[in-house]
Amino acid sequence: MARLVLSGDTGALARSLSLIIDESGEADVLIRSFFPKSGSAQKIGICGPPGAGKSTLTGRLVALYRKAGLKVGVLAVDPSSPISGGAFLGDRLRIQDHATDSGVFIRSLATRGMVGGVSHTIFGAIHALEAWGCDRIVVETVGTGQDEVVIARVADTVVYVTTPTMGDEIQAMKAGVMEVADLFVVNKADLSGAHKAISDLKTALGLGREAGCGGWQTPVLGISALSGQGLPELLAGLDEHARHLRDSGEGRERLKRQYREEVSLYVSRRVYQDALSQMDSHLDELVDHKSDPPSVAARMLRGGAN
Ligand SMILES: Nc1nc2c(ncn2[C@@H]2O[C@H](COP(=O)(O)OP(=O)(O)OP(=O)(O)O)[C@@H](O)[C@H]2O)c(=O)[nH]1
Ligand SMILES: [Mg+2]
Repeated sequence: MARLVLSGDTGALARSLSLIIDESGEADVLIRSFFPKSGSAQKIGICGPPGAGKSTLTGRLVALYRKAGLKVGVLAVDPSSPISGGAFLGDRLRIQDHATDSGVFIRSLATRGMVGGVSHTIFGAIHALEAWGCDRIVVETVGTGQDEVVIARVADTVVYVTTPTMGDEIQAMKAGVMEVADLFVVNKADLSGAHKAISDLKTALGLGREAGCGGWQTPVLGISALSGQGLPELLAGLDEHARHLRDSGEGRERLKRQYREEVSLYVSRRVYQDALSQMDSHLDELVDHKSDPPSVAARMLRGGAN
């Protein structure tokens, strides 16, 4: 099946993604076959508050990339509901224009209560999409609190989407968000107040990080995902960031950060699962006071039965 994915077979990709996301026994074998292609796509993280227009923008980006002949994958990280749940259904309807296009693959990921909404399976899903031949992978997350920071451990380029009506939110924006965003987008620039929102953001950025990240000047772009206004500039900004990552060596550092995250999420899940699978055999000891919780925990971590 891995060979089929590598030859661009969409059905095989869909099956592989399911196996990876469900953490089936075949997932590791698939990922090993896919991994040589890792790092070949620009992974673009789209985050920002609910309703900012992330899905509308994602749909636009997909259309523009397809027009440019690029192959695109979309992963929608849905922190609240399962794949068939309400929250993503609306999104799916909005981007389904592309559903019949063989150069686009869209999948939503339920997050199963992982902190920050990212489980290690998202990395496996990215490996599969890259093996299938994606040039760009767009990862949409709902940004609440720490989620934006987590997306930076998955994506190469982080786009933070806000709107003119969210001025107060800009004021209150956590320093963490300022640091991880590579491009700021003020969406709904067709509404009033966009200029002020843009200049407020620029001021906040100027105060927050004078030196910039490795010579990258974080742009603040006004767009309307609805009308298409400002999208060519955004596309150019995304390409420019990809070039910056290549030329400065920052891309390599980000890949390292992504692999570190993938491996550590994988390890912690495995250790946790293995340890907890022995839990029941120790509970009687505890009730009978033959052992104590720290000793039981230490034994479980060593993987020993006693
Ligand atoms: N006026 C205006 N409305 C927009 C624009 N872009 C998106 N919208 C509207 O804003 C609403 C939310 O858009 P979505 O794309 O679903 O926003 P989202 O950020 O994906 O929302 P969640 O996934 O729920 O966090 C929809 O009603 C869109 O039609 C825009 O550029 N201008
Ligand atoms: Mg959305």
